[in-house]
Amino acid sequence: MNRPVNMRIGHSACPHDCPSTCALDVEVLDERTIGRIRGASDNAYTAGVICAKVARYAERVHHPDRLMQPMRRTGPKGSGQFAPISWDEALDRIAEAFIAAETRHGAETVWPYFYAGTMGLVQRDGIERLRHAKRYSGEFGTICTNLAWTGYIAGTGRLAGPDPREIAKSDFVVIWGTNVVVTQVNVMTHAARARKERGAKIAVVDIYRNATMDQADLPLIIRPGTDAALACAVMHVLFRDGLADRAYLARYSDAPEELEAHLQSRTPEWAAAITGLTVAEIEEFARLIGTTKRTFFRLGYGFSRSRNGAVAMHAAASIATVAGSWQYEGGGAFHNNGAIYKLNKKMIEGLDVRDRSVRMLDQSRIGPILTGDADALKGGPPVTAMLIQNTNPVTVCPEQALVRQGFAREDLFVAVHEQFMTDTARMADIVLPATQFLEHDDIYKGGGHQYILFGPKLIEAPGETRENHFVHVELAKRLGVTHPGFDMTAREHIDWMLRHSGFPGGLPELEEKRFLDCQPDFETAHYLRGFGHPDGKFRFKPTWTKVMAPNDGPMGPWRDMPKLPDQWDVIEAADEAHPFRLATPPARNLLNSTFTETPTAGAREGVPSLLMHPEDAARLGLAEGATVEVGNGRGVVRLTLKLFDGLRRGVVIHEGIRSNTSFADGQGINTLVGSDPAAPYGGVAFHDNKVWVRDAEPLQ
Ligand SMILES: Nc1nc2c(c(=O)[nH]1)N[C@H]1C(S)=C(S)[C@@H](COP(=O)(O)OP(=O)(O)OC[C@H]3O[C@@H](n4cnc5c(=O)[nH]c(N)nc54)[C@H](O)[C@@H]3O)O[C@H]1N2
Ligand SMILES: Nc1nc2c(c(=O)[nH]1)N[C@H]1C(S)=C(S)[C@@H](COP(=O)(O)OP(=O)(O)OC[C@H]3O[C@@H](n4cnc5c(=O)[nH]c(N)nc54)[C@H](O)[C@@H]3O)O[C@H]1N2
Ligand code: SF4
Ligand SMILES: [Mo]
Repeated sequence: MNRPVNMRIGHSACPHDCPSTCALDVEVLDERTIGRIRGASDNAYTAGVICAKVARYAERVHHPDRLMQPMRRTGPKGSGQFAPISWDEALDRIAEAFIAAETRHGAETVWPYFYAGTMGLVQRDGIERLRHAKRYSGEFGTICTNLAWTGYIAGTGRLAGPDPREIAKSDFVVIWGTNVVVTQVNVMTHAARARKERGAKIAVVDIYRNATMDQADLPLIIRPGTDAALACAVMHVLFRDGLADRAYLARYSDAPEELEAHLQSRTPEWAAAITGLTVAEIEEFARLIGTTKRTFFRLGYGFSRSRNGAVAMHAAASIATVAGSWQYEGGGAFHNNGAIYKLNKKMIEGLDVRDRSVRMLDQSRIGPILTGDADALKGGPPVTAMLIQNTNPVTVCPEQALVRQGFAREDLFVAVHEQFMTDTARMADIVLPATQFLEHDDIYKGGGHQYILFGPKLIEAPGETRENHFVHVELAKRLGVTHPGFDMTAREHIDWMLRHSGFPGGLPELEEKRFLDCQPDFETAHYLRGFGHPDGKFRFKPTWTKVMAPNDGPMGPWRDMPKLPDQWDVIEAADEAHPFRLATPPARNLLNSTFTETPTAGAREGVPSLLMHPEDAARLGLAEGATVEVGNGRGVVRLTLKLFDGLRRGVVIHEGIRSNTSFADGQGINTLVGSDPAAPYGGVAFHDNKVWVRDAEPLQ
């Protein structure tokens, strides 16, 4: 293809909810058009590599189905019948509805609802300023990170770890519960470098032979929710064989003797029976960890999406302490770097006007909340008005039957600000068209690395699309609230935040450098000056009730959590009526529910399907391509069967979060997932579902 002569390369950052937060080089063909996107090679983490779905982002930016003008609903809820209106009318109607709702039920009846469709701090979190200024109900954001972060911080006292670029300097990379080839490609870039340059080995711990496991030297397919058993047996072997670093343990951990005694009975034989691995596999894994100083544990989210997920994450991180891996370059356990950025969010989020007595509603419990569950509503008023940005709850949230029932309520007013007609937008009373990341300014920080990045507006916003910040500012005017943050542009917000967060050069410096490397020094990152707890010691015996301080204290069955790392039997175990365990991990061509609209994703992901072991299928008399019903007490979903021998018998997998409309009967996969809060601070057990599977008639 011929490139226009005046094509330029614009610099940006990937806005998506992905730990990689890649630095991007964007072909800007003219002021409205982009070409290919590439990974920036001068960013040490991105290292020139990005995923295919963002490389072909032009198909999403220039998609014919993008929402281009505000609309109001003209038919029944969910009918998809809308008529165009002006921005002024749309904003007036939202403000009127919010004021009417507040007059009737009090301010807490309004629930601004958002997540991480963009990870840009201005466009994602600015909705909090409106919320705080108006004392609308708070959102307790549990859906993704709570189980994982809680488990990690329980041990280390801090959400940070060794520089993730050190993976390239490791001799043994343990990729645990994260399908990095699919979900955060750069981990594989650095692991592959370690393999090539140092002969490093790669182990992958997962529940199926996914794209990442295909590249492993040591593939470990375990039963879902049994990671802590594996971790305990590994630590048992380390103590048993003199591979535990006792001097390190004495200095840097809280209860090594107690742990050792506790692990006496957690033998490889014990763990083999629970995990389904062989004793030899467990011994080999433990020996490699114990004899390789530079062992880098890259702990992902996947294995924490079970009801025992926080305990499992803590157990896996504990191995690095028993082995003393933290001490070495290329060693330690990394999950996320959230704690290294000390960004002052006061102006973006309006933290100065936050009233902590306002109720916090659990994002993941939106189904029970919208259907009037008094407990989920914290005894307060019903939710009767919502503004939704950056998230698609009518696809991604658990207990979809309740979510859909809630959104169908006639007395619920919903405004959705979106880029596409998602399942959620279809349920709205007012739909507002949103810009995409290349059409507005924002700032990003990497969870899986250590950079702050700038993503400037590179092309004009199409049609009548507007950025999220515009909606916050315009609604604030109409709702009669003031805050200096409503008088600033996105760029001014970025500049203010940087200057109040130890970056005196502000936005001009970030703009010039493109990204700021915030990596702490080696001693800090490797906890050689002590872990994040007051006594500087890693906690094998965490005080689970003190890991985080949300408004409402611990939740779920937290009282039964094991005192020391252990297999905790709170998962939704298979039973006679539900002989299978269903996990619902991401698909390669989608990012959560995003990209479902692009032609490539549609073509490559095919019809929604269920992976099942051929022997299980044979026992049920099911053949490849059969239509099956998958069900449990929460509902029934129809899927197309795919035979796959890369998983254990009794385990079934559905990849990706497809729109409900891509299922023959409109019932998406999250119909089968529970919304009960996992211990100790909530979170969804997306991969922890018992189900039955049976033959079904295909629906047209
Ligand atoms: N292509 C693509 N990339 C994505 C996303 C996407 O949807 N698609 N989503 C983005 C988001 S929001 C997030 S949070 C990250 C999440 O990315 P990850 O950290 O990779 O977490 P998950 O995707 O939940 O699951 C990863 C793996 O965990 C496995 N798993 C499930 N249960 C268990 C278990 O009990 N034990 C073990 N050991 N493994 C288990 C799954 O089979 C899966 O292979 O990815 C981001 N990147
Ligand atoms: N079954 C199952 N369900 C899951 C998961 C799973 O593994 N399995 N994973 C869960 C996880 S980890 C997560 S994080 C959630 C994620 O759930 P969501 O946050 O809902 O997922 P996304 O698809 O990333 O983003 C949602 C929407 O944000 C919109 N958006 C993007 N940028 C902007 C913007 O600038 N402005 C506005 N107004 N909108 C924008 C996109 O168009 C998209 O429709 O899903 C969860 N659901
Ligand atoms: S790997 Fe993740 S951060 Fe990088 S371009 Fe793809 S979605 Fe964006
Ligand atoms: Mo997530």
